[in-house]
Amino acid sequence: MSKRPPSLPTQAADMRMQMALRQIDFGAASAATPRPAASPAPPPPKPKPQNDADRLALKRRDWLADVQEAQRALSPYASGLLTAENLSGEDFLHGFYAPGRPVLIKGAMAGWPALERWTPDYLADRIGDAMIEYQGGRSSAADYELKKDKHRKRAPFRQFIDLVRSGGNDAYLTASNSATNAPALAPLNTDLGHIDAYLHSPQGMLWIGGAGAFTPLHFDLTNNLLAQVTGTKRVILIPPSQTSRLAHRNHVFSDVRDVTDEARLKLHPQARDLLRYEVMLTPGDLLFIPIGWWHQVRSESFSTMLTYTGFHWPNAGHQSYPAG
Ligand SMILES: O=C(O)CCC(=O)C(=O)O
Repeated sequence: MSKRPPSLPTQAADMRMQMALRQIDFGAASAATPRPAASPAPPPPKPKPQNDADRLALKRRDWLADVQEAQRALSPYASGLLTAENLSGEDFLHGFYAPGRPVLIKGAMAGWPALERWTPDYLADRIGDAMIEYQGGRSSAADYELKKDKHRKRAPFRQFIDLVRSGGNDAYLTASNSATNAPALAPLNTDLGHIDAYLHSPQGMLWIGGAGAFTPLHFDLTNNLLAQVTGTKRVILIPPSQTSRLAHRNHVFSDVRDVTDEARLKLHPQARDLLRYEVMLTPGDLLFIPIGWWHQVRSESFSTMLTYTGFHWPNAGHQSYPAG
């Protein structure tokens, strides 16, 4: 992470004052001009530029993103990556969820039994030989996330743990395996706590992988809360303003794949000098990744993590994402 802005309580107090001022302004405006009911989602942009006018419109959109990012950089309240402790639901909403700003939250998982228990041996003993689904054969294909279904494999859980103990990127139990694995992995739920301040649903999606497991650069169609339980993960976060440099062609993926890989940067030199933030997730850390923020994730060791999307506030971006 880059610079360290002022402490969060000061920032939250300032923010509350700003909110009060803004509400007064809105009140005055709405008395004069009634605001229309929530408008329908805007029509999706065309998938490919068709002509000069489309190209110019895209350039202008990129220009605005750059100018706005430069303006945010004027203030540590508006840019950068903050670390917070004791962040109430209200401060999380106003400071991060609503503005779409990432934040690393420390201490919110204190006391979860999983933090002490979830070693490879414990997990293997607890779940035993129950059959589970995971992503396999990843070493032989770069597009394993795009073509998830081709990589669905099954194995007794103990055998899967042996596979990932030795490290590498070939086998990874990911969020896309969660629904299938829910019954087999249910015994682990008693080791987890709750994050009631931000979430209405305690249902998380489990990730288990070895050192070297890698999720390529993409963004999510929902806001997402990562909860690291075991081991360390290196997360690189890139704001949506940088999208024009990320060769965004396939669904939610960047053709750059890995902004730390020199070979990929040679192919995509425009991705060299991006605005980006780096976080080392360690056990007990929560990381809020807002919808649309690019991220890539590498496990530095055997790692277990949960991801949550059941926030108290609307989180349905996926329903209106333009397909193409
Ligand atoms: O931990 C990982 O490997 C990837 C997590 C992620 O990218 C996500 O939840 O969107």
